[in-house]
Amino acid sequence: MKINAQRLLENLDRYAQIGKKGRIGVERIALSKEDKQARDLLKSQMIDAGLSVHIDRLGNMIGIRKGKTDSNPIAFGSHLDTVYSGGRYDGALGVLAGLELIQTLNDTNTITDKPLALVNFTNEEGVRFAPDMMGSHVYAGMADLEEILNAPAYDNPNESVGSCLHAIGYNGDMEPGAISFDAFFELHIEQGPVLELEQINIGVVEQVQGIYWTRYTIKGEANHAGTTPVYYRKDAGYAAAKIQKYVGDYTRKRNGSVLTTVGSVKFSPDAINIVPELAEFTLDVRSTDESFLKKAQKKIDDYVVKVVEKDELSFEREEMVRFGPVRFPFTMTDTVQTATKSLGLSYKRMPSGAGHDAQMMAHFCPSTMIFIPSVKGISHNVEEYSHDHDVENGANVLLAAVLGRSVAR
Ligand code: HGY
Ligand code: MN
Ligand code: MN
Repeated sequence: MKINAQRLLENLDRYAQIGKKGRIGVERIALSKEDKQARDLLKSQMIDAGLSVHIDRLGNMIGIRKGKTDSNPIAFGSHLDTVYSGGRYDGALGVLAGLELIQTLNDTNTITDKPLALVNFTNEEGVRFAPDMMGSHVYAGMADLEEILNAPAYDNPNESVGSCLHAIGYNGDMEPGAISFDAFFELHIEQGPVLELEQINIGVVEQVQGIYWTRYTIKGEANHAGTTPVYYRKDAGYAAAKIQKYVGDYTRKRNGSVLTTVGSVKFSPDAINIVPELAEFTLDVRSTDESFLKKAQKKIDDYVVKVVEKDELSFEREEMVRFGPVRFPFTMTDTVQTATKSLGLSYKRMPSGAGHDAQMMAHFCPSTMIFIPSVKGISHNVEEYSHDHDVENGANVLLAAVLGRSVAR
């Protein structure tokens, strides 16, 4: 049994028009009006495909397809939200390939032993509200829902997750986690260069890096850029620059075994002729080894203290995310490997550098991921692209893996 590639590619293109950015990019920020538009389309397509649609209090969308038994459903899906200036495949591929899987079973009147669940998780990207992988994190019971609903937007403290969910009409009534899953599969683009460079069709994902997100606010003193001698300055911008250099050097001195990134920097009052009073910046630390994560975080925190004390400044530090690395069970990765081999496709067992909903679902049920190649390894960029044949391969592996799981033991 194979999926209808044309229908899937057309659907991917349909969703890519919602928040279209540039030639092939998409900007569909979680809980925005574009996110609502995509959710409304998915809900209508779930209903057309005969699914019973459940929306939980965090807006996670779950479409259930009945099976011959009423055991726990095999779940598959991903997220429809994107980053700023993002791509059309990151997240949407997993949700729409899941929908295509169901449409293919409908076309052939196939009823699986176990029920199936198609999932769209809320706010996977975390670019406006922390933490990332928010919907799956709460669904897996790893965070307090009320606290998450009160989380403010980075750019507007008057907007919260709860108020924005309400505004788009996706504050459902089901408790997150109320529907248990037999297993969870996530099809996703690799977002890196490995599969393309090695000319391999499929990535069998064995583990996902841990992620630590921290926000620092260095506090100095605004002063005149022309009249204030350097020894008299309390320059938050200069301190932040020294820390940024340390962070960049840290990962390069360890040839990327731990990745440290300053992705966002904001000065205030942010004017050409004023010594910055405040410098707010974020730190993203990643590694498949939790001891590397912890060591990097400690070294960078110690350096921040050293710089702040030397420059007679002060600072605040906010821990936004502390997600440990996860390893997927062999029962799941072997199911993907068997499915890939049954289709005559090449594969590589590999880790994921990016965080994913499957990383959270791994705490809820046996989970794993399937990667397809990203052209030039580009992602979180409007030029993100994957070839049609790779999209088709990935969706067929997802179908074969889910069918493989549904008859397993
Ligand atoms: O940050 C990540 O790795 C994911 O794209 N949210
Ligand atoms: Mn993603
Ligand atoms: Mn992403």
